[in-house]
Amino acid sequence: MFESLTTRLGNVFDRLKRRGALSESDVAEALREIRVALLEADVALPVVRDFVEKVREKAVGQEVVRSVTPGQMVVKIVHDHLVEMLGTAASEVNLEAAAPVVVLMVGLQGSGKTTSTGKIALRLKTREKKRVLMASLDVARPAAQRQLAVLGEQAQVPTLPIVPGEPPLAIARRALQTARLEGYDVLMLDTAGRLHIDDALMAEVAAVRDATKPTETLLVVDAMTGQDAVNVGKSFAEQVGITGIVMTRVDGDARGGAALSMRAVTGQPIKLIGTGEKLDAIEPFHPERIAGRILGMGDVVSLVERASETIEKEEAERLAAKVQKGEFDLDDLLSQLRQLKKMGGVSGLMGLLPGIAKAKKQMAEANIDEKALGKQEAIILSMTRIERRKPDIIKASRKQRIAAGSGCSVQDVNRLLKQYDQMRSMMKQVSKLGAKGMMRGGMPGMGLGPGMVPKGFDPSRFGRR
Ligand SMILES: Nc1nc2c(ncn2[C@@H]2O[C@H](COP(=O)(O)OP(=O)(O)O)[C@@H](O)[C@H]2O)c(=O)[nH]1
Ligand SMILES: [Mg+2]
Repeated sequence: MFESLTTRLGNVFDRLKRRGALSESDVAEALREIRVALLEADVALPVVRDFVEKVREKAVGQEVVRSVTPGQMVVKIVHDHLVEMLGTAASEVNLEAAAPVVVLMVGLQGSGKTTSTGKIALRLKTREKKRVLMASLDVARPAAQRQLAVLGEQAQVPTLPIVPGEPPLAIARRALQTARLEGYDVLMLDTAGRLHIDDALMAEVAAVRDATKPTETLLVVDAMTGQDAVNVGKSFAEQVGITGIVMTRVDGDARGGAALSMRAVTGQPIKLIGTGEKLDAIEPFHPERIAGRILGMGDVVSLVERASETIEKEEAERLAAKVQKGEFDLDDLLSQLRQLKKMGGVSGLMGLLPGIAKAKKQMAEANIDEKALGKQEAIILSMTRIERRKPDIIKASRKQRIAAGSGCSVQDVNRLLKQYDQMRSMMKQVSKLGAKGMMRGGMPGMGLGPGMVPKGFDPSRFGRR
């Protein structure tokens, strides 16, 4: 349904990668994609504008310029800012007050107030061992009070007996009185909703608030709420005053943009999320999960990983082309060594080479370590450009200079050159199989695919100390 942000940003970042540094216009381009993604996730427009502006401020400038891969940096900034905006710490229902603690549930009709009232009551009963009383103030719909009573029976949480014809404010007062007299810890008040914000509704809820002095006033919102979120959030926050948000139907298709809108507009934390119709389908809010959902990707990590895979693939393709032309030089070996190091040394590498069990074993036995890779890297770095391109010119005096420059012995230099020779002849054999074969199922960047290790090639020499 949605084109994933991953794909979109991927395109932007492909261009960034080629240019290297991140300019203001690069950021602008990435932010355009992020803006669309947020809108598609149903984040309200003013919130999107504000969000994008904040990210721009963070992204343009040193933070990004200094990073190794600008694209990854932008994603991280977006993700982190999103998590920050959504609220980092999961805060649950506040019960820090003299009993009975009043929890007032407000929101539009059908948002899930009654259901959430039952869910929270059950949660407080089972987890916090609280004695909870529930009361429905919804006299607008005939069956509304009965609905809460049924939930109460299911959850085994008492509900205030229904008195037909009693107005909401009177019910609220009676509920509070009952809770006091009967020693309840918590009183949950479920209110009537309207299809849209209207003044009568707000006045009614405000009167209940004044009469009961709730510790928590939870705004219940449907995760599907789109642009309306700003209006709903603002109205309830300004006219009633809320202390937290319960977001329902997170189990549905909604991308969860309402969470960001509500949070931004009301300044209040999302405390709980509803994940189904059943009474136990309620969970604490985790900003990371919603952030991932809003951004349209499982997690940012996967995007970052994919970005780096692309780089490796391109590198492998470049290498394949060079090998075919017989141009594999020491610069290429250097880039191979760096790949090895980047992959977390040999142990990380092992998992990536399913096809060459034998080589794997040899490598393991050879006790290759990252230090050795670093040493080889140092040797190549001590060579001149010409030496790297045409290693055949490296004779005794050059070897001495290189050894001194890299802090190694001449033997080390010899060993590296020998390895290079071996690799080069191996590459020649490989290239006969065609560049495509090299890529297939092989390890990108290494040029080694399953079954591609030529006879006589001993990988244990590669990187041995
Ligand atoms: N799938 C799902 N349905 C929910 C959730 N919360 C409430 N509902 C359903 O939404 C409908 C309206 O809920 P209700 O509590 O009566 O809303 P109210 O008008 O605000 O009191 C009911 O059919 C509920 O079962 C939720 O988290 N997930
Ligand atoms: Mg209701």
